[in-house]
Amino acid sequence: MITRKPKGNVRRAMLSDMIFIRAFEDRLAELAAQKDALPGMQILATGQEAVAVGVIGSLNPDDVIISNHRSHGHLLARGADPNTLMAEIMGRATGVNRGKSGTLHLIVPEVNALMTSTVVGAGPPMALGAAFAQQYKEEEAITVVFFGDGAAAEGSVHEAMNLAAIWKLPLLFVCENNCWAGAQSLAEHCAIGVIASRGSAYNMPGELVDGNNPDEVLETATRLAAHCRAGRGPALMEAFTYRLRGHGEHDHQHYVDPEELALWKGKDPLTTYGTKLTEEGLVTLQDIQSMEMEAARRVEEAVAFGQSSPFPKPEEALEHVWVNSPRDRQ
Ligand SMILES: Cc1ncc(C[n+]2csc(CCOP(=O)(O)OP(=O)(O)O)c2C)c(N)n1
Ligand SMILES: [Mg+2]
Repeated sequence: MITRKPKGNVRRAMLSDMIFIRAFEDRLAELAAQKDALPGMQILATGQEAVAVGVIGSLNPDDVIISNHRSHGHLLARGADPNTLMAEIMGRATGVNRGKSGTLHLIVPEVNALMTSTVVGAGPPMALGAAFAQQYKEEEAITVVFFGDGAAAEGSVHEAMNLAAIWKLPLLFVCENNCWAGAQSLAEHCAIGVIASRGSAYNMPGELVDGNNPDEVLETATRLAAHCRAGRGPALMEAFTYRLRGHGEHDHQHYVDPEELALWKGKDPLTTYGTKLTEEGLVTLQDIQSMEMEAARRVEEAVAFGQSSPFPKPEEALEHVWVNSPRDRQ
């Protein structure tokens, strides 16, 4: 329940960020459909943008984020440079990880994005380590880890929740429940209806939010982040949303009920939030058009940057892989 509405400029910024994330990922979808334009799988978070902007909006610059395979929105909302992110997704040497990570294992130190991983359930134990370091060094910062409804069933996630609660770590678990884990529906892979209710099993707050409503995500994430920051231990937030595209761009959703998909397309957070802010007089239709035009321009700049960048040289393959490796010291 929203108790306090965020300020107008914050809400306009969330809308603008959602529009930008969607434009960035729509362009990736186009490129993925072209032969040889992008290497590897493309996994997009279309429809889930409100979770990214709401959670990231609750954080301070020092906070650490860890994400999974569906990470572009989290990283862009956090302020990752679209040019070097796009170049990385294209596998280019100018990419944020010099073309060695690709889209699925990104690290963006400039914005404290410690890692993203496509190993389902890998993020929470890593986040545990980051939060332990923050507590040990008596920092004010917290760690936020994004994971899916499918990942919520992994043993590693339960172990991380248990230890985080025992040690009272400053760790916010964000379960982005998009109703699918690959081609398995929520009902097929999850024994309970509300994943947030697992918080009580680990003696931490567990709250369910409408993941298509950025205001609600921001308000709850801010409150739970404050709980973590105050030394009261971890918290769990479940953001209920929907994956509007296939698991990856190779997946044409043949197993999805068209009526269910149409229902959720009607709840597309970009449209609903744009309409809401327009009705409240915070933005005009022209403002939204300008945001869309600026997003398209910025995305094309990123694509041009990536496409004009070289691929890494084969002889550089082992550089920047290990810290202090004997090879680097030579
Ligand atoms: C340990 C592990 N098991 C299985 C996979 C294959 N896999 C990749 S994504 C995915 C579904 C994950 O679902 P969820 O956690 O809900 O995230 P979503 O894809 O819906 O964002 C699976 C099973 C994997 N990458 N790693
Ligand atoms: Mg899922």
